[in-house]
Amino acid sequence: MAKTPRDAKKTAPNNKTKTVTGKGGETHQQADGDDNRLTTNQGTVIADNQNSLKSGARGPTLLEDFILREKITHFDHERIPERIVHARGSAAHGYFQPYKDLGRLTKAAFLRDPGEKTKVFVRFSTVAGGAGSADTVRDVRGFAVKFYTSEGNFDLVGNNIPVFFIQDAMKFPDLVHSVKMEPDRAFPQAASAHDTFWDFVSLMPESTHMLMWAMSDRGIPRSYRMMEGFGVHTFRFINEKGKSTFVKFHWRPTIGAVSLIWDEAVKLAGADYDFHRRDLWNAIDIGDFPEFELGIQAFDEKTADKFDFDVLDPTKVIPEEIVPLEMIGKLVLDRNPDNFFAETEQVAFHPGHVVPGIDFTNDPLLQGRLFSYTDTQLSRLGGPNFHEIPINRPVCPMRNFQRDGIHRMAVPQGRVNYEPNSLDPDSPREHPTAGFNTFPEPAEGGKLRQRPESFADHYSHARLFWLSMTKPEQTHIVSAFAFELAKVETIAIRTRMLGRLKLVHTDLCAGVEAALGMEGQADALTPAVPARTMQPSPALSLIAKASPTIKGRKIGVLITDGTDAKLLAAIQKAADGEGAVVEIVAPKIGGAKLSDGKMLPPHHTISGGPSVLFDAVVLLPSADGVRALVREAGAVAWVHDAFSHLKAIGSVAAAEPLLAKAGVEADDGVVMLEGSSDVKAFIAAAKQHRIWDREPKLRSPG
Ligand code: HDE
Repeated sequence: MAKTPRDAKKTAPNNKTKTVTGKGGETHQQADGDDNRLTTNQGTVIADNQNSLKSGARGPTLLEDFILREKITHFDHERIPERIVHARGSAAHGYFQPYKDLGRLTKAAFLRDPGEKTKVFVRFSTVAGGAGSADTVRDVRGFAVKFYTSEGNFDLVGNNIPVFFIQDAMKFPDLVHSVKMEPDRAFPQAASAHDTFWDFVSLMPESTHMLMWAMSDRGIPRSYRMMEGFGVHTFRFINEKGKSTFVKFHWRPTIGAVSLIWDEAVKLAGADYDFHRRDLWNAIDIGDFPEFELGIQAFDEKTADKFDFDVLDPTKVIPEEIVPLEMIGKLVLDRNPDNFFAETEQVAFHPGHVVPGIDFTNDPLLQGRLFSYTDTQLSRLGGPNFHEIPINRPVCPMRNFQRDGIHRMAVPQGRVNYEPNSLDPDSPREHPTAGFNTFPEPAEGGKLRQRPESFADHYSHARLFWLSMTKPEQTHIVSAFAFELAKVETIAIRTRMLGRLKLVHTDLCAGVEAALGMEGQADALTPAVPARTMQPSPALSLIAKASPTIKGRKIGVLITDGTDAKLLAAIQKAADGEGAVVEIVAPKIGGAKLSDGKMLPPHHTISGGPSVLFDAVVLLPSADGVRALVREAGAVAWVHDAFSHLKAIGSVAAAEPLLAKAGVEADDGVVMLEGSSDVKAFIAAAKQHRIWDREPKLRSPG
């Protein structure tokens, strides 16, 4: 059988520890070797880690107990301020390798040599929720990559959506305040479906395009391994000759980008709060390493000038049909962090961490970010020396005269901590050519607080997105707007937002109005620039470009006593062949006795392993087993949910009473398994990811 995360876990034998019982019946695990003795932070070996120092066994605790005080004090200070945005995240180590020498565009060394791997640390995150919030909420996902290059760290701090809510950094605190928990009541957690968010965005026409993305399936990705990533802003590549080329960065998962169904996402938030974190960890743990290709859209100033939108405006996309993606390398995540706090929590990304060959543009959102990220680390990580924390340290030499400050780790030597100096000719000096030289873009103009007119079209790209979606994706967008606006209590906010949607497309507005039962109630709003209808861009749709695969997906197999062992083995073999993981679900965690007499302990019980955890399911109960299952609400819901979440279902004939009770109707995605040969048909159905034709029969928008 293929390795699964559960199988991978084996406790190592331990002969260095002995267990003794103390006077009060407490157990002491004591070191029986020299190298596993517990110490204080000062290195003093601790004799007793179970009892504080008291005056008499039943007496008061003594202030003298420096061991207790050190331990508790350290514990009391274990938490640091969580990130104000992107607090909830998961990360992994890996490497990036370019496909070719990109010297024609950039002198950045890590993009020049296809033989060279650059270490990376990648942190995925949600934006709105706190560090302990659920993974599957509707939200934008952060996709931050730190490249430890030979010329310094380059951070590509992006999102899974290629545009942003606002055009100017000035509005970021307002945006974030509006989406976070409302300040008087401290709810809702990690949800945009409330008045303050929709109040703000409905007053900000520039948010409209991003709202389309956030309300689309992109807002509820199936996995961090199965979502796209974007640098959002237009950056510059600079080559050896100093030539600048505009560039947009894209990440593409090699196993395809897929999403959850909203009802599934909601149930997952209860079934497995850590769904995305666990998924990433487990995949890496079993050696199924997540991979992403890095793509760029490179274009020159002349091309940029021809667009009827401004490339400095972060609320716009450049359709791939206009500037195609060029794949330039691959990112592989092959190692889980050793310690969540030390690495995932303390990693400090910054769009301003660039290397020679990569430079900024005047995108006013990017310009504001260049200030924010260092500033936030000062309060989050406590001082200016966060670059010395191991996860943040560059791998190339780092030398300068910055000194001291809280938590300084380096121990610089010598008298010289200034430059110029004549006392230490070996101390560091600037280098005019190897150093970072800012692209000398001419800058002139009055000091103004003003948005350029070229930023004024807020609806054309939102309409482009709408028109580029497949039917199921359009339905999901309508449903998401309707769900969120139904949670908004202030009717004037709903009607204002409907007014914005009307400016995007009348079908969209009519769909949301109908789902809300608010037909004809959209406010009449006047756009600064009315939407143009652009040529649809199929590359914006996830469903249109999905290729059939179950690589990296999870198949849940429901078994009972008497399950056909041969059929189960055939499913396992087929899944292994496709790079999918099988997890067994059974009524009891102790196991089920298969037809060959062997006991098989499952990964989950039915209540602990609801079908929302899987991409496709197989029902393999015996006839006896199914008699008990039809009387179990959990088992019926397991099957019903799989069906209503549009999953492929493979089933033996014995499970028919369960299928019937769960309301499963025959369709292309329900595959009866009479023998091992039918397994192929089931796998083919599962490769579709969802049986989209089923959806209109099960739910209407809203
Ligand atoms: Fe961020 N953002 N952001 N952001 N952002 C932070 O930095 C900020 C924006 C993004 O996994 C903070 O270290 C401002 C766009 C990611 O650690 C903070 C503005 C994009 C992460 C901050 C933006 C992002 C952050 C909070 C508007 C996509 C998580 C903690 C001008 C291109 C990185 C921290 C991680 C984190 C500020 C807008 C992506 C407060 C002021 C646009 C992926 O500095």
